[in-house]
Amino acid sequence: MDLAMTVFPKSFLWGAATSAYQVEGGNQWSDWWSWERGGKRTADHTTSGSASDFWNQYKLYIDLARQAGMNAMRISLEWARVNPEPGQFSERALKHYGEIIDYMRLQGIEPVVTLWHFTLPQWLAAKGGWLHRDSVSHFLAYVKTAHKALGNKVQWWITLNEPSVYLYESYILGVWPPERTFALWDVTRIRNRLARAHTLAYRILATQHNQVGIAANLFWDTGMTNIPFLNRILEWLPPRGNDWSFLHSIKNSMDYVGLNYYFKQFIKIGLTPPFVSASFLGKNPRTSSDLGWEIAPQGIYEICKRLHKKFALPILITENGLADARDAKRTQFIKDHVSWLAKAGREGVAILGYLHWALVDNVEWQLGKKPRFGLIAMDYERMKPVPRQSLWAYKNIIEEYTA
Ligand code: IFM
Repeated sequence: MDLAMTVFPKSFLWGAATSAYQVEGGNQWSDWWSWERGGKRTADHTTSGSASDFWNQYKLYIDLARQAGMNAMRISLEWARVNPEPGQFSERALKHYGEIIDYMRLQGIEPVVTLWHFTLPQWLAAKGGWLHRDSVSHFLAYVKTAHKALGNKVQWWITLNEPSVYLYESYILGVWPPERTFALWDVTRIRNRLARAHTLAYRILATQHNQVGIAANLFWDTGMTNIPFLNRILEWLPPRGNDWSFLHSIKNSMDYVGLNYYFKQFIKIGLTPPFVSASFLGKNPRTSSDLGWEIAPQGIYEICKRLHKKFALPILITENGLADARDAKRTQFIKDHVSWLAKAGREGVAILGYLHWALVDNVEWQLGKKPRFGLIAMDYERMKPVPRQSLWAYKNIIEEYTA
């Protein structure tokens, strides 16, 4: 197969991604702060502390991103910091985020800003979070305030990160706050509320200059029977934690599709209930990440082609990466994914950029600090960021693929 290089245009966004809680750590106003202290799983994981201390050391991270040839970076605003009490907005938090964004711009780094990446203000969580009937209007008040404060500095917005993953982890499995399993009826209500929250936020953010979308988590679903027709049916079944149907419900309110791609998912059939099972865990450690996720670069191409066919919108890779503490697979992982992305580009899919997950080791939600996703390692004992070799390899890849 010909995977010869496509050279991406100068405007292509090359960068890396983070989210507030995962790199700033918990803050006293967020639901994850209470979860870390009172959650059922407290014994299983360390608290986030100040995570990789992005809040204070942001200049160092932005400098490293620039030195590695990046021209973009995805960060998120912590709703709880900005809106710590009902109806109250923190000028201090907004000013600090403004400073981070200004520094990015100063270094030639385009900010891509997520407004909601899984965490909630405690006051809203206490009322039921997204189940509360006013949750959408609370979200919109926060979006308006953030837009008013930062709108002149930000062009790229992501309203929501991975809605279906959130629904699955928080309300179906119940391992994230609020740590309860909910009836399908409630899960559907929350899902519809998130779709409404996006659509209305889109109206606030969409201007001629802005680019607004969500970051959707999509797997490369692959039927594992010997019958191709049956495989197509299995691939069509709505899988858990996958955002295809969510994208369909907001398709008229997106300027681009944000794609978070991580792995291939094997779908199998069995003779005993539940008859259909899905797994993204690879059998071969050489082709899977430290978390066992099957590495399948071709999937990024297959999904981009399908997104292009279904929505005819440009695509921004908002996340793609792996847990790899030894940094043994990351460079090849990036090369292979970018190469398949280039193939999609050559075949007419508009690809806007590639943001690797993550810029620095992050708190991986209920799994804590053990999985290492960063191009930059975090030495949590000394609270010192240490660039991994793959950070500099990424620089070479960027150079190779840029016009
Ligand atoms: O760390 C997460 C991120 O918060 C959302 N997308 C997947 C990443 C890796 O699991």
